[in-house]
Amino acid sequence: MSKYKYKILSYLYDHKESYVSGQHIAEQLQISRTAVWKTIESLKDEGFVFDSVQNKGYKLVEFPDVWDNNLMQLMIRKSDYFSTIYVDHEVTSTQKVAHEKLLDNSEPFIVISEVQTAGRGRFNRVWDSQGKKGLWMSLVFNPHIPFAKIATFNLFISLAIAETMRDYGVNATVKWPNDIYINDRKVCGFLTEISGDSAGVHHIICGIGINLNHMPADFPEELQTTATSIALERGRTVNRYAFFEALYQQIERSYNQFMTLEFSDIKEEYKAYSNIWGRTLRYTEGKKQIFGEAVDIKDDGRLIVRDEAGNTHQFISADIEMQVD
Ligand code: BT5
Repeated sequence: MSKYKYKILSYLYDHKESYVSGQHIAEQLQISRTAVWKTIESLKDEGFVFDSVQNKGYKLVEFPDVWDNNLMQLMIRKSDYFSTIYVDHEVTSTQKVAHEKLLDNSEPFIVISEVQTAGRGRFNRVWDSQGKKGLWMSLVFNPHIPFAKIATFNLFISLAIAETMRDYGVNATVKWPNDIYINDRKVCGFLTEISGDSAGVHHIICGIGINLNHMPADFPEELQTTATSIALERGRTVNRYAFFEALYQQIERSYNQFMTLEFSDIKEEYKAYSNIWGRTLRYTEGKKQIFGEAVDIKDDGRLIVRDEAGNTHQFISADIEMQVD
């Protein structure tokens, strides 16, 4: 790839609302017109699409369907919080990579990968991570907070993810504590891990998996009746870059809220997004399993569930089955 790729792409990206001529780019970046032309040709080979009009120039109109490192670096420039993004084609798990990078990197960063060969959910369950279809990433925050505060982090992040999805016209709902559902099917799961010491939490490593452009056949058989994607729900595909940009910006806002507000400040909003009220569902936490109906969420994030005999139970992070037979 041309050594000018980042510069030229950056210029076209910053001026993507208008046409810019090759001559103009060459002058601005002080490189030859031939170098501009050659670079644009190789960008086209990589899947970037330009509208080109004689005497007006080029306009960047579409991004490739794989995660492009240069483009991701351009997108993250707008971030007020994350200064670094690591873009991979294939990793075992972005969560694992994030833990490794954290050893010599204490500032906030993001790891994103096209494919995960060993994507994982909570309790080491398998997370299916098809290439070019989803958004598989881990975000590392450095909050320095007491341990007690971490319990509500998932609730703030759930709202950020659901709100971003709703802007795409789907009825995303939150399944306490860490899933997003559409029409009772799972579209996103995330997990939150922490590093810290006796002084408290130093880092939060939040791994998020979102099915964006999956069609039914893209899911393994065991997920076909329980999983969905944004594309399936809205009837057309999603531009993954635009979704990524909207999501990380929303997550930054929610993270700021998490740091400055109490869960009680957003509790009513959270409850309105939640899909578990008024239903008898199966709740499992460790060895405990009950059928019951959720009645409230405490200010510390714990869920209160009333079982069929009328007894109440509190959960910190239960598995809730939505499709109980
Ligand atoms: C989760 O776990 O839902 C958290 C998933 C986190 C995945 C992200 S991707 C980026 C980062 N890197 C990683 O390695 N992980 C994170 P849990 O609540 O345990 O749910 C796991 C269950 O969800 C599985 O047992 C399946 O039933 C179901 N599942 C697996 N893949 C799915 C998918 N693509 N879509 C919907 N459901 C899925």
